[in-house]
Amino acid sequence: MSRDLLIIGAGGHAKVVIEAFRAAQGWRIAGLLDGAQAGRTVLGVPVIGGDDDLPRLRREGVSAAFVAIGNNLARERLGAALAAHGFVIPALIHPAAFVSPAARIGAGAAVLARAVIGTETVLGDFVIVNNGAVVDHDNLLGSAAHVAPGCALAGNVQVGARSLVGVGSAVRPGVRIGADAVVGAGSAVVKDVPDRTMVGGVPARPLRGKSVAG
Ligand code: JB2
Repeated sequence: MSRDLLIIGAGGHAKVVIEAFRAAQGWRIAGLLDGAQAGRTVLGVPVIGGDDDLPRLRREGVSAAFVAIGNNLARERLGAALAAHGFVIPALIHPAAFVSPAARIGAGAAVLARAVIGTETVLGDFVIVNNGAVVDHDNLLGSAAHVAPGCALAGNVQVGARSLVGVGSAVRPGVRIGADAVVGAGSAVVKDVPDRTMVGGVPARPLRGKSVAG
């Protein structure tokens, strides 16, 4: 039997999430919440309101919700709001992903098509491991981190809360990336990255003059 699910956000990431929930089965998408997109439909799913409608929808019996917004800070904040309103927040695992039976996947995390999650890796709440990304064994990804499409994280890597590893990047075994950091697209990260630091290139170096807000 399918359960009703609200999706928060109606942009590009929401489209990916809608298709992944459809592929995973077991959910009926009741609608999207995105105040800026009122009246639209996305892949046939209507935008039925904004975040102010969360308490009412919960009272009306919608029990589960999922944040589909790429911005890491916003996804974490909205995820906490869902929990505070008493929604069940499932993890989303695309049926074409491989997840080790010894991995742990947090609430509201998305493991998308062709992603690989290795043994004893832990994904925090609201993490995204995007299409075709490999997160090998014994990794630890903090709350609302995002590993973009096609990345390869070797064994024993850590990624701090709300950090982004940009599309197609590689991370050497044992490297620690701090919180609120950004790794630019196509980088090779061979050394630890401090909190709130933006790095890029091969090998990745701090990008001068760039710091990450928050
Ligand atoms: O507080 C909010 C809020 N803030 C932005 N509440 C709700 N309910 N919705 C919010 N939004 C909505 O998120 C915006 O109004 C907009 O419709 C949507 C963001 O859409 P966009 O297509 O700009 O980004 P995205 O987050 O869906 O996707 C980004 O991240 C993905 C991981 C893009 O960079 C994608 O290319 C990327 N794959």
